[in-house]
Amino acid sequence: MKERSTTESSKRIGKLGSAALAGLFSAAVMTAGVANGAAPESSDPIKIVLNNWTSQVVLANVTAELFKKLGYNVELVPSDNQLQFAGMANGDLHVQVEVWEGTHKTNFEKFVGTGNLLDVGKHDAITREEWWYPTYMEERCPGLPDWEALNKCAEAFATAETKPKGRYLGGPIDWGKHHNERVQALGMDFVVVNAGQASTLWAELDAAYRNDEPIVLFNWTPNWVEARYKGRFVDFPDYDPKCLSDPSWGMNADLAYDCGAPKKGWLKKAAWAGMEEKYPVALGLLQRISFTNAQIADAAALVDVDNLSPEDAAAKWLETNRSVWEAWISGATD
Ligand code: TMO
Repeated sequence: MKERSTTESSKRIGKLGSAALAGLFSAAVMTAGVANGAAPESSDPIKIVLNNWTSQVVLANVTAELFKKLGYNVELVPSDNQLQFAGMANGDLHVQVEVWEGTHKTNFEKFVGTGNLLDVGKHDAITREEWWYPTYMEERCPGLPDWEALNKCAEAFATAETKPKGRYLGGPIDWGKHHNERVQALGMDFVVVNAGQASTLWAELDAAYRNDEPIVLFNWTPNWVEARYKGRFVDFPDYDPKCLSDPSWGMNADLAYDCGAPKKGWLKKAAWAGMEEKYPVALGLLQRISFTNAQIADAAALVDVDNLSPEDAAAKWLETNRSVWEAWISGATD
C-alpha cells in the first residue's frame, strides 16, 4: 500500500510544474498547516460508515475531520454492522474505523478474503465484548465471575417475562452475538432479551444499579461504563475460533458457540480496496490512525456522560489529542 501511494503521488507531482507545486505547498501550509501536494486525489466524498454505539460514531467523526484537513470531501453513512462489509467491498462505502473482533470478525474476514476489502491494521486498543454484571451481585451469586456460578443463580435475574429463567439483556440484533446459541449450547437457564439500541442497555443498568437490583447485560471495553459502574465480565469457556464453526469442539459435542468471546480481542480499521487507487493518501492516514483504550473510552464519555453531540465530541476529542493526530497526518503526508 505504502509503495503504491508513493508511486501514485509522484505520478501526480510529475504532472505539475515545480512552480505550481511550490504554490500548492505554501497554500496548503498556510490554510491547513499541512504540507501535502497529493491529497485530495479525488473530490468524490470518502464515505465513512457509522454504526450504532457511541465511540464508533465519535471516532468516525474524528476520522472525517482528519480527512477534511487534507482537503477531502467526506460523508458519514449509517450502516448495519453485518451488511457494511459487503457495501465496503463493492465500493458503496469506504472506511470503517472500529472493527471489533467479537462483533465483526466473521463477516469482515469473509470480505477481506475476496480481495475487495482491506484489513487496514489494528488499533492499539485491546477489546472484550461479553456478559457483564455489577459487583454487588457477587455476594448473591457465590463463584462469580464463573459462568456456571452465574447459571446456578439464574433465577435471581428473572423478570416477569423470563421467570423462572434469568434475563440476559443483550444488545441490538445486528451486533451478531449468537448469545441464544450460546445459552443453548451451554444449557443455561437464561432467556436472551435484545435491546433495540445501546442507550437501552445503559438506562437499564443505571436503574438496576441505583437499587442494587440484579442485572446481567452485554457490555464491552473500552467503554465509558467501566469508569462509572463497578462490575465484571462473566468468564465463559475460553474462546477458540473453532468454537463458532465446529460443533464437535468444546464442552458441547453437538453444538457450536459453547464458549465466551475473546478476552483480549483486536480492534481494526477496514477500507474499500479501491482506496489504494482512488485515495492513497487518505488510506495512508487511516493506516496510521491507532486509538488506545483510554482514547476510545473518552470519546464515548463525551457523548454518553457529558451529553455532547457526536460532532461536538469529535471537535473536543481533536482539541484534547492534538499531538496524537498531528503525528498521524504528518506521517501520512511526508
Ligand atoms: C461492537 N460493540 C462495541 C458494540 O461490542
